[in-house]
Amino acid sequence: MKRVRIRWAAAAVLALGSGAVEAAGRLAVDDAWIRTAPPAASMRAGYATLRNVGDAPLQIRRIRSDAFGDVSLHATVVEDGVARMREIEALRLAPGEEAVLEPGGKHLMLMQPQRELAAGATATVIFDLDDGATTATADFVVRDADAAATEHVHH
Ligand SMILES: [Cu+2]
Repeated sequence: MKRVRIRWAAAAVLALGSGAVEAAGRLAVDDAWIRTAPPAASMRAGYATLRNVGDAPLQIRRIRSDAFGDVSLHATVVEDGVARMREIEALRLAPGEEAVLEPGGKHLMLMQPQRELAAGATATVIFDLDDGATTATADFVVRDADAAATEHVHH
């Protein structure tokens, strides 16, 4: 299983090693992928497991990517037998809590692709947290849903 860690993870380990009391990493992004789609598709869906690895509640304030003009977080809700998507304004995670973004459920709605994203390509997605200072970055790999399902491991 591929694990994508935020870039400041190493720095946090160094800080702990030197006896600093600063909060370690806050948001871990694992199993990050984007579903393959026809080249002309105007929107894509992204999936990942988001986990609060810190010791304080966190809130994801904004999500962005150079590969897309607009990124938002959606929930899928079924109303009268019809699946609809609804934007999640701000995702909150308690310490240790995780949100699984997966087909049929929560997902990243990736609009206005800025370049071709064929299978195997990656798009870097940045998660800005509520404190305005902390950012988590993950590379999302473009792949088929079926292949991802067989690799996916729930924790
Ligand atoms: Cu959506």
